[in-house]
Amino acid sequence: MNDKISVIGVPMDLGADRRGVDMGPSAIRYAGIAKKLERLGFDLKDTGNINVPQPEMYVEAGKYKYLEQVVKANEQLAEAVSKEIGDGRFPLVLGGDHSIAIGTIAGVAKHVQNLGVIWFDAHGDLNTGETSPSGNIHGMSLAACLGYGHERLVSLGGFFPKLKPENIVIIGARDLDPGERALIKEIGLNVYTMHEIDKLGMARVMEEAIKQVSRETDGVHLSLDLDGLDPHDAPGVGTPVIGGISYRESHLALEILAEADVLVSAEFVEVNPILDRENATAQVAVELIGSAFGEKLL
Ligand code: B3U
Ligand code: MN
Ligand code: MN
Repeated sequence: MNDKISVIGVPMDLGADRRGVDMGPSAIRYAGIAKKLERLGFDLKDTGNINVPQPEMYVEAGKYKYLEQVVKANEQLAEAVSKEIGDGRFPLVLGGDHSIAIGTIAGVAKHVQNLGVIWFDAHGDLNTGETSPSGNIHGMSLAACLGYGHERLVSLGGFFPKLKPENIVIIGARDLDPGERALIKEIGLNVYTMHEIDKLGMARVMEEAIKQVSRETDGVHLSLDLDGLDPHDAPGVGTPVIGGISYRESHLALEILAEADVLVSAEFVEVNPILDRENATAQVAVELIGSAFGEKLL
């Protein structure tokens, strides 16, 4: 594992069309991310935040809400991520809503030709403007990385597609829209829903997932949406869905992932302090970041 980490904050809420998640990076910093990673022995650099405009500056509706602004911020993010990797550092991106995965993955995929992705989420984020029930781009980011959706999102960073379906797993899904289910079947995406997690157990799911995403890839990106966890353990998210991954299961998953030593980049998204209980969700994010970077109980 790279021992140099660069934190990049993205105060993005335009992709969720809901205030609060823009404060995620501050909340995660306040919960002690720097101390956690420095205690684990990492050389940590905080690069600050990407510039994201305020939604109140615009009137927005339509199939791709705030498209122009989401694209612009993600282009900056892609450059920042690419620069840190170019400098030999591990980009750790703090959201912000999940639309930022488009920029993060664009930046990483510039350096890592065949990128594997582990996508923890209650949702698929596999909508396009045509299938989305909301027009919110945070529900379209994985689709865009696969080459589906608005051209501006798909070709962000100047190349597409960024990912191949066989190099991706989704873990924790329990709220998929009809168009997302159709796309999953069409392209043969491997989704471990809560059903598989209950049936197989998280350890087996992770072993299978890691094997798949690292088999024919040059590195793995972790995209962790805090709403993948059960709202009991992570209440501060914009779209909570009951019946999620437990606190223990999520730690186990990331501990197994750390042992595999395959990560080249990571992002933790959708922490919404306005909806949180005493910063509990940001605290969970920091603890999970610890596990993903090799923190052990003993
Ligand atoms: N699938 C729905 C809801 C949603 C997606 N991602 C989040 N919520 N966080 C949509 O709007 O695409
Ligand atoms: Mn998501
Ligand atoms: Mn989600």
